[in-house]
Amino acid sequence: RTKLTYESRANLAKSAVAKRLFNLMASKQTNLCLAADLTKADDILDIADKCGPHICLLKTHVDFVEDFSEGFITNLKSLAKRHNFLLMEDRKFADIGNTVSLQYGKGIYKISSWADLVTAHTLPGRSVLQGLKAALGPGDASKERGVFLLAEMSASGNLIDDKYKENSNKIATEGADVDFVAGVVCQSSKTFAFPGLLQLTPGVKIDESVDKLGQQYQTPEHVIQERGADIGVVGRGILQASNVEQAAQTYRDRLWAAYKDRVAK
Ligand code: UP6
Repeated sequence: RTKLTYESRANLAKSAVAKRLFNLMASKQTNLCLAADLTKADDILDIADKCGPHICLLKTHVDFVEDFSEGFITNLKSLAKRHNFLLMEDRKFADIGNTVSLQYGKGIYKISSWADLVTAHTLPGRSVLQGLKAALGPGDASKERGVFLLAEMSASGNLIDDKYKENSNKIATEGADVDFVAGVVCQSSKTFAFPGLLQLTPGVKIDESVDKLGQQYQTPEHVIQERGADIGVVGRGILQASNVEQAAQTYRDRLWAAYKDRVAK
């Protein structure tokens, strides 16, 4: 899987959003996802505008935005269009089908109305996918939207074991809802083999290996070449830089060069 180009894998993707993302990455030449973990809407919009030209995906946690509004989403969507990146709400859904359906479609955030992609834990089993699909209108379930399933976490001491990973892989690759699965959030290419899925790997930073709260970091080269990531997620590595635009450019260049090396070998 890791030797194939993003273009060739677009043809193998069962999810329409995954296909779109593979093609976007190839044409824009970026495999960088920015984790826009800021608490003010304007700060997120500002960083999205600055880093937009360098990213394929912008990842949000809208539940800690202090001044969330519909206007924020309208502006975020127009930046995504202008700079050509997709939006992912990292909601990490983990409840019964009926509840995740409500959390995805309703409430203040109405996530399904704007996020191209969301993340979900596989803990509840397949019903998490069925629940999320149920929040979407008939017909558009698998076309416009997609899910990344968590099969591993970067937090030290997390409880995910090999059996859980194996079963998460089955949920991502077998059954009636595979057209809704765009990829897997994990730390290693050993977690799954199907080349039509994208591997999203958080915990990327150039100069530090841990934070104070259990986060474990690897370098851009390591996650792409040793861990098999297709998209590297960078939050504080960019957010805390004195020049965020330049930092985004550096991460973009290093992640992309690592990918080009990987497919050339
Ligand atoms: N994230 C992880 N590890 C996981 C899953 N998700 O770090 O296993 C998310 C976090 C955060 C981002 O919720 O938004 O990726 C990492 O941010 P950082 O680069 O600032 O550590």
